[in-house]
Amino acid sequence: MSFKKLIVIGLALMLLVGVVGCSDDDSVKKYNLTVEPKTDGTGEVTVEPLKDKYEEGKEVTLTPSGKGEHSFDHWEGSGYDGNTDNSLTVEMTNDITLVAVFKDSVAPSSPTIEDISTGTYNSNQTFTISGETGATIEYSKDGGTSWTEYSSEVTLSKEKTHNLVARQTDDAGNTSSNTDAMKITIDKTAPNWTTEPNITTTADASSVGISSQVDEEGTIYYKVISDGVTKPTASEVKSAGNSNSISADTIKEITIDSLNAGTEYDIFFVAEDSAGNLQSESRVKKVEKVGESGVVINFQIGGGGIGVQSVNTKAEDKIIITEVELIIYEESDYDINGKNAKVVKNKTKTGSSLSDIGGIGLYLPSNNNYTLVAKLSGTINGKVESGIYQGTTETGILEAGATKSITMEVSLN
Ligand SMILES: [Ca+2]
Ligand SMILES: [Ca+2]
Repeated sequence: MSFKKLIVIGLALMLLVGVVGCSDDDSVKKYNLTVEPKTDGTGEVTVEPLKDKYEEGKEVTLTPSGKGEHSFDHWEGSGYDGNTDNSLTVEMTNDITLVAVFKDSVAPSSPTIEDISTGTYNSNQTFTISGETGATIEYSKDGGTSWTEYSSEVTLSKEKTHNLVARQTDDAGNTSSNTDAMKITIDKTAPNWTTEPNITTTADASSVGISSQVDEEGTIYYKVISDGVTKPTASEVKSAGNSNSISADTIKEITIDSLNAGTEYDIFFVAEDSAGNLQSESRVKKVEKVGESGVVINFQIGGGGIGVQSVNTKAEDKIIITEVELIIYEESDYDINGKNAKVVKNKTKTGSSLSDIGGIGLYLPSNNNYTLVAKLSGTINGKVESGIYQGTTETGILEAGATKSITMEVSLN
């Protein structure tokens, strides 16, 4: 064989080997790319280009996109743990498995507090809360300082103002903002008098001024009835329809009018707070109205005497009393005019005014029924009058400390 032939054979072998080598598929490496999730409820990943296998060195671009409240967070797997490229290009140099992690990053809206509303109540109040499915709901009764996990209907029973708010947290830990605060005041206790109703003015012949005070905001009701009629219940006093609003710890003046001159009344008072708690017991004030021209003299019965206390304020500025004569009769011996009655005691005292005259000392045997007659002298509207004020007490046993009144009808004109 010639050298030329050998070269030809050699080239032919080399070509053959080269052709064989080029046509062998196993000689180009190919790799698998596994991506999760391709798609599910949280999101999906687009793979470009999308192939079963990738030749060595091929670049592939992965683009994740979230669904609903989920958005792409990071990659995991094959050396990409924690990578946050949300369009990731990988070079295929070996098999690659990548997981796109999507996260719920949207907080739920505030939950809804139901079956209750801001206000003041005189009974326990219950509420429920509704929120997102699967979320953890919490509520706070102090405006958001301390929280309790909600599971079912809650009852507010403590007497105070509850500052109610709620919030919810989804599975991913996103917490809603708080609901608007709801102020629920539970008050099951009726108000107390800090000043019981008392007469401040006998304004005129047909009205009377009453002053009182309670320890919380609310309403005072009153009912006017004739003296001695059966005491009404608290709700009957309320039903009379005479209501006057009152602020907490503030003196309230109420003028009660349409009273008839020459009549005795019992006026009953009862207080109710703004939650609707009505006192169980009413308070009574006895009111005695006199005529326009009348003068009421109160006598305080002491151990050893009788004190002239006052005239009614309407008449006081027109009358100056300078002499008081008290005449005491046995009740059984006294007829309507005192005619023929035997005087038990009779005493006269003078002074510049009623207060100057003061007490009148008299000794009366105890446990007898007496009738008192008072005769007063002084001036009416500057004109001197003598002995013309005369009145008679209600009769009965004179008890020490008791107050008896005499009404005298005189003209002030
Ligand atoms: Ca969410
Ligand atoms: Ca109350």
